[in-house]
Amino acid sequence: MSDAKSLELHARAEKIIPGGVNSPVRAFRSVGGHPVFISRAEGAYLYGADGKRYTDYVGSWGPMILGHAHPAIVEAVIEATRRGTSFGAPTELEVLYAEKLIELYPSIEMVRAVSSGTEACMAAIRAARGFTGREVIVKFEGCYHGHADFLLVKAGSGAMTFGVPDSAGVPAPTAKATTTLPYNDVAALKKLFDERGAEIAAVICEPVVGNMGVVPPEPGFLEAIVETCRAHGAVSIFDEVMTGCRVARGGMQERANVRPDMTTLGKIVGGGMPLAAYGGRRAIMEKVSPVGPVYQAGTLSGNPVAVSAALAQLERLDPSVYARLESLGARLEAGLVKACKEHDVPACVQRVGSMTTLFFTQGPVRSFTDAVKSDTARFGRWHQKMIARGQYWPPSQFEASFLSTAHTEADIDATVAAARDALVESA
Ligand code: HOZ
Repeated sequence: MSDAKSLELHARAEKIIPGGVNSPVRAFRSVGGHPVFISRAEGAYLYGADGKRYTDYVGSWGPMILGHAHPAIVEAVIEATRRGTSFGAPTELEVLYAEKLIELYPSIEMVRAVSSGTEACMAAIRAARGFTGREVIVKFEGCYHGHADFLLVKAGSGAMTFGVPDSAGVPAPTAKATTTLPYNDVAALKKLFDERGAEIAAVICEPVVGNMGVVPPEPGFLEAIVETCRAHGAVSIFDEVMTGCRVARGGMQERANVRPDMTTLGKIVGGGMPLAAYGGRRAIMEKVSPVGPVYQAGTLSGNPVAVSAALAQLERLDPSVYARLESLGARLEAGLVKACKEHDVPACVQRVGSMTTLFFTQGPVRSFTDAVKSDTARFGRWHQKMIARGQYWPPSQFEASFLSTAHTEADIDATVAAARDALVESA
């Protein structure tokens, strides 16, 4: 279980921070037990407040593709900090950053830096609404695009973990402008457009879902989104906050060879700092202020320290990174599948590259309806045993685990062995 210092810190934190955490899933509530408070991290490892070492499969929820405290990124941050931490004025770094994102994502002709994935999705939708002059947004059940009011409708991630896919505090008229569809259901998408196509501003999707656990798109699903939007004058938005530079350097759109109208990015492209971006076709992005009438701004947008970290990370993402992650991912998947089989556990492992989920349901999981069939109580028991064995797995059934290039084969084998023991003990 959690170390004594973490327990003490959590007790103090709970008195003054909701749930003792600054983002709900971190509270470990759906898996039982108490969160591990982290004192430092290096490579593939996190160290708890008492110094206990954990092999990390959360990776700050995705950004740490090269592992924690990568020396080149640390150096870039120190150097940038010496030159000043924030100017509220443009820098050459921001030009380099925009050029880099456009090089990696050919569907992006113009891009804007913001500070979080939530902001990126919120701003992309505002731009799409401004561009089309329409209001209706379509999202898929179990996809999570940050915590903006109109996106907390049948949402995944923490909203799903805590059974509040439709958050309190969201005005009914706001939620009404968002329509939801089942993921991977092309027929439902086409039917909706046949009925209401002229009202729809945008369709936003996670091109591989990470926020209800890993759910890959079925062949043709992403193409159908892009083509249907195009046929009806709506904007297709791929939320690649999680998948961007993760499932391939150019995200899922590179892997699937599909070009959406707009893309939102965060996590890896932020280099582990509060930095994200949204961009897309020039005609849409030219609606954004000060060129166009769609307002969006931010004091810390394109922050020089964050951009320096991001550039240092992005420069290092060559093909060898993805080959390595694929091989580690395959090893983890094979190990987990074997362990479940050996012990007759009704479970399935879903993986795309270095994103993996062990679902405690037979599977396959292709939608929200399938995902919620998971035995979350058993997942919770299994998770507690994993933490006790020094394995920091995402504390929710409905999240993806992430690998980094700092993980070794020995790390994966030790995790698989721990997972096998934890399966037996959590039966
Ligand atoms: N919503 C994030 C996972 N999909 C969790 C962010 C965090 O707790 O840091």
